[in-house]
Amino acid sequence: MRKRGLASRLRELFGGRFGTEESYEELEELLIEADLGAAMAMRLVDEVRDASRVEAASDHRDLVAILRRRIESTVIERPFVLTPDSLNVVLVLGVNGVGKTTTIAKLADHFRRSGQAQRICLAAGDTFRAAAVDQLSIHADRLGVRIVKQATGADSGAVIYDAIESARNRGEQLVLADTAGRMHTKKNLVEELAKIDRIVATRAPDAVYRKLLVIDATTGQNGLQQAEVFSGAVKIDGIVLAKYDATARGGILVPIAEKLGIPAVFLGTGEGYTDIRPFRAGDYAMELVSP
Ligand SMILES: Nc1nc2c(ncn2[C@@H]2O[C@H](COP(=O)(O)OP(=O)(O)O)[C@@H](O)[C@H]2O)c(=O)[nH]1
Ligand SMILES: [Mg+2]
Repeated sequence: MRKRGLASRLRELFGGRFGTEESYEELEELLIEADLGAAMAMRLVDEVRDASRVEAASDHRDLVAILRRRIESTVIERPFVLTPDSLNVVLVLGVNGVGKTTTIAKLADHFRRSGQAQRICLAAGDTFRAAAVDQLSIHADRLGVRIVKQATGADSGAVIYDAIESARNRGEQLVLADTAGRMHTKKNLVEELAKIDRIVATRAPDAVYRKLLVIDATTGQNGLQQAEVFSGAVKIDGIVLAKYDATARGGILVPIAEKLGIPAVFLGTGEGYTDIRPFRAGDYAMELVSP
């Protein structure tokens, strides 16, 4: 794991000249740059300032510990495991290019490797672009899992429903459904999502049905806006933070948890199938602030 940019800069900042008004301002900027959000950054700086006053803490490790504790207690960790002996349906949502299709392939591999599901079906619910169906098909071939797809332009809800029906008939344990992430109008996206959600919920009431939202760690505060839009349309059960390896930022899970109360469930750490790991609040907070 590459070093977070924030960590080394904190060390610099805390090394020697900490306690001046200028250094507090700089700390606030660093936290905002790391995507923690302006409100959280301000609050964290106040806490660090108070602690420095009370304990006359000049040791940067004490201050880092305050930041770490606060970040750890703000993000929401919730294990995302499959329910055994049931049909699990996972709808993967997010705007274009965030990493949905890649995440689906990684999740198929993850659930199989961890012994949670052997019989898996991918649903090519991104029917908007031909390339999207092809991309998912290639993953299905490589992973040796079944795929349900239709021609480009088909109804996404129908593809996903077909996948669920056939998975149930075959006794499969997991359907991972791709979706289109186009966002040309917010209203259109919200309506489309709500429709797919209704189809799955009402026509597969026996399935253990959850929705994951993929956020791209390199897009900064935009990720919070995306989480607001999607969670306004359907209930989001967890966030997958993709491309966590590709940025020195990555703090966006903090404002998402704080403002929207959505748990984080996985971190995407590269382009390979095994580049995914369950989210752990303690590790995440440590990586964000510790040198
Ligand atoms: N470095 C890195 N790249 C990723 C990760 N997840 C996805 N990608 C890349 O991001 C690009 C878009 O991914 P894709 O799954 O097609 O996004 P989608 O449009 O949301 O389905 C591809 O080039 C992926 O290889 C990740 O965790 N780390
Ligand atoms: Mg895709």
